[in-house]
Amino acid sequence: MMSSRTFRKGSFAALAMTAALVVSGCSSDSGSESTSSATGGAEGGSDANLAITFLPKNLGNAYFDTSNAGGAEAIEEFGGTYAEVGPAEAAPDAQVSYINTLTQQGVGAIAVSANDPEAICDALNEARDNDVKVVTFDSDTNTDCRDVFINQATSEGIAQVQVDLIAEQIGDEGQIAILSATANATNQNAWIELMEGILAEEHPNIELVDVVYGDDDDQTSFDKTAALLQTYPDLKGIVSPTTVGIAAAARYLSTSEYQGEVAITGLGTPNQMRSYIEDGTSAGFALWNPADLGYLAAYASKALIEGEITGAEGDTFEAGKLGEYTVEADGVVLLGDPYVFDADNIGDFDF
Ligand code: RAM
Repeated sequence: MMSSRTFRKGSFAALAMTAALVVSGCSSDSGSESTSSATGGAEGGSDANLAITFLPKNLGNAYFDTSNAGGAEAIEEFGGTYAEVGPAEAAPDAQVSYINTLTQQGVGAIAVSANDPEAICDALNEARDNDVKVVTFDSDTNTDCRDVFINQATSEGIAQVQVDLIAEQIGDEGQIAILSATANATNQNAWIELMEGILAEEHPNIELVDVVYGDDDDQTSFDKTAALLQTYPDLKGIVSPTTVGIAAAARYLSTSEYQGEVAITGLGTPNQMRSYIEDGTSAGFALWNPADLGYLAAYASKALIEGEITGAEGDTFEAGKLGEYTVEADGVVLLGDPYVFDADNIGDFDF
């Protein structure tokens, strides 16, 4: 169904030269609700209910296409059934109806990236009462609404790398703004809070003038970029901690008078950012491997379904090619470290 050669835990850079992710067969249509499924070829060898459904923040986001393709790859490996459902827009409670349907269908696990830490909690806990395991990945809920959270990297690490990048790109002084995803997103809000603290502590000459929200929608993010540049004529840089936002902002900057004058960094996918690195619009950005994130979420789902782990601290499980992982405090499983992409290495990546 697909092939991938990705990055092992803790050694993202080491395998950079061989990184090639071919994502196929698992994407969804953009714009509206959709379902796609693929059944694994191998037999699971147990009567466990290995029907695992991925529920991204919204459909039509290349980041989730890649993470969910990683999930599908894992599920195929262990002989489960993969599906993906999701809303068109990343609204706080847009995922509730999908969770309710999956509960009625009696899936084995839901792997969800939450649009809101609270809004989907009741639905998730009802699912859990009905023997559905709940794995959050990418963006968490409150800890009492899920069994484990697959965290892409520590929030501190993700905040630090973005502050380091913008400070370097603007010469450590001047006005910057943040173009985020949705106002309720658990992950972006955690990173922004930490970035504000690091800026205040380590970069007294950088002024964060605004935080705006593009809702993980390309056009809204594009328009918010234009508005920022108009409102703050002295702006020196934009940090966008979302793959949708950074690509839209870079696209705007790339054909504007601000190209090369106003820095753009944050979190992006190499394929969406490649042309903006090559034309000098962006000097560099960060991310982790989304395919590995989905792959790990799928194996954690399997371990929960089969009763190998409960989500308690110290639980361990095998995650295929990624090796063994341990559940940390609060049911968190850590994938690895963020990685910086720039003109020197972007040609080595294809996702
Ligand atoms: C977007 C989403 C996702 C986030 C990435 C960096 O694709 O908001 O949740 O982790 O950006």
